[in-house]
Amino acid sequence: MTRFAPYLFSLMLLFVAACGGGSDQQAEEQTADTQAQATEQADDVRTIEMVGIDRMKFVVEGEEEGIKTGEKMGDYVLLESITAEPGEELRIRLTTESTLPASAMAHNFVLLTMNADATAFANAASKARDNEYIPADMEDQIIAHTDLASGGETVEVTFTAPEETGEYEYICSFPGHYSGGMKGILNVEG
Ligand SMILES: [Cu+2]
Repeated sequence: MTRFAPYLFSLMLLFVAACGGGSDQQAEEQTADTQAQATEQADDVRTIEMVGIDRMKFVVEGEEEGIKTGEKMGDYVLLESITAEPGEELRIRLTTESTLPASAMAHNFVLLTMNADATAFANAASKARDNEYIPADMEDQIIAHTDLASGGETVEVTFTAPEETGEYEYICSFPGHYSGGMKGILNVEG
């Protein structure tokens, strides 16, 4: 019986495919999703894997091209800045390492425009809990941001670096984290 099962299963698939309709469409959508994920993982967008730790810092595993690191932070080193070319596509993938509840410890990555006031932004963000600490009336000061990641979660965002060279500050907008030092600089240089 068991050895006929794959054959029967194939027949069933053929039957479902031939019937068309809702379930077929759903299957196609799922396939498209899977393909999109595979493409995302296989594409050649430069990805910076960073970790958010309880000490309110963006850290990385070690030095690599295109980033500047600082002091040692447990198993990691502090991420101080990222260098990108104008118009370069970049992906930030942020994992939160924490055993604290989401209400007490979560991180995001918010890249601000060059003329943004990061302190004012962080102050406004701390009052925007209902919007994942993104102040809705200051979205024009954001180039790109991730969702919040609580302990064990990973979030990511893919964006295009600005064409204008210069320094762009990025922060974690969870209350208290920017003033605690959870920030860095995206250096866009030609
Ligand atoms: Cu944070």
